[in-house]
Amino acid sequence: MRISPNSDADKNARKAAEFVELAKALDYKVADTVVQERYPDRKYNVGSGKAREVAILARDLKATQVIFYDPLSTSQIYNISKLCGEAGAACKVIDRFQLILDIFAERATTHRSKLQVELARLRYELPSAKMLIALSKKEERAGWGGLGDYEDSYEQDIKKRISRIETELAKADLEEEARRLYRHKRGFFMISLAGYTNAGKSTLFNALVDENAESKDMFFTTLIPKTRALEFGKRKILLTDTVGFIEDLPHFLVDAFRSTLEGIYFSDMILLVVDFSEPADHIRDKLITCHETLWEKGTSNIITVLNKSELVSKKEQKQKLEELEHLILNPVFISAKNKTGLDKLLLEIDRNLPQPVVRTISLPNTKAGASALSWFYENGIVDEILYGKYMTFEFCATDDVMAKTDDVLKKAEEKGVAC
Ligand SMILES: Nc1nc2c(ncn2[C@@H]2O[C@H](COP(=O)(O)OP(=O)(O)OP(=O)(O)O)[C@@H](O)[C@H]2O)c(=O)[nH]1
Ligand SMILES: [Mg+2]
Repeated sequence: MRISPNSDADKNARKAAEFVELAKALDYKVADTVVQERYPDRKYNVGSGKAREVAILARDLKATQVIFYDPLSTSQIYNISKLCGEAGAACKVIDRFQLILDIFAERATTHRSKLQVELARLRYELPSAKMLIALSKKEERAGWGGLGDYEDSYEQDIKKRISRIETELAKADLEEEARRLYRHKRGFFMISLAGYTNAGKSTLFNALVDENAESKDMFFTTLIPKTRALEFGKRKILLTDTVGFIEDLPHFLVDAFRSTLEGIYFSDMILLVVDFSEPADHIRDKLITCHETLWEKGTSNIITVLNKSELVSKKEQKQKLEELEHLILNPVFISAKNKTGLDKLLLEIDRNLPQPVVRTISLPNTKAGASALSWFYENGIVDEILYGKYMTFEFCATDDVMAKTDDVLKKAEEKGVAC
């Protein structure tokens, strides 16, 4: 890991620890870490002496992978691999982006997530393909002979595959959007769990909807969003567990997973889950990363769920809350693991969602009236129907559904009279 001179030591230590966690997410055993403070070197990213040291260490430790924190160019990967080979180490050289891609590739099990990972990988490879072509052309001009045509078609091939996957994903996104609108129409509020990886989102999801989404002390446990109904009082809610955020997430990955993340932005509310057992400055940095992502999209209805609070004394809870006050919207302390604080969280959710409207409805007790009644069942909550000449009931729904009821009633009346 290369760190810039005069950069924040605490932050660097946290990045290093997080980097180790990422490697562990693929079950790698971290044999050693090497840190150098300097500005980036063109050839090896770190200095040439340090690069040699890493190569020898890789040989002695029999490492299978050497992973750099900084993004490496194709030629840097080539140069470092060459050094490792010369030192007698049999290892692959990758960067943190490649590592994250590998984690995502391992976790992708659905067709859509596999396409998203493939798209991210192709976008990641495209600049290297371009560079390979530029290099081979330069060598051709210098009389080396080259792979010109082959390399050109390689780049074209990547571009074609990118556009094919983009089209397929766009189709899947449209279907997802249609499903989302359908659920909204039926009076469901959409709530998403968001937050840094390992904060406890899936544990909270399981506690709230009685599910068994995978939760582990590991980065990026969840990759594929999961949605379940959550009912309390008169609320009909769909809760979605999502992929976690991380600092410096490569943009090609964010783009490829945009549609998955967009599910979060379209939500009526976000439960931003925070691991409150961490030191205050870690929480601050992580909250900033999350807010940057959320606020960029104009998401504002946020409840900050301060999780793992059973590990924090009451005094410390108060101190941290005061220190981070400006970053924490609507705080609720919980322990997802011990299932404490969940009632308070549900109350807070209820308070922050638009209140459903209740109206008394009378429909003619005719065939047309009965078919209108099924519309009411689909779009909201129907309570205690009294049958007579008319069917009268209390109807509870969202504002936008309520705005449509007059039309439905009018049609039922017209048809009812005609019957
Ligand atoms: N002590 C304590 N640990 C918790 C609590 N909630 C979750 N954890 C632990 O934190 C770790 C991460 O939990 P997950 O629910 O997988 O976290 P996540 O946010 O879904 O993580 P990703 O899917 O990787 O983004 C697991 O080991 C959980 O058991 C809590 O309230 N208290
Ligand atoms: Mg999870």
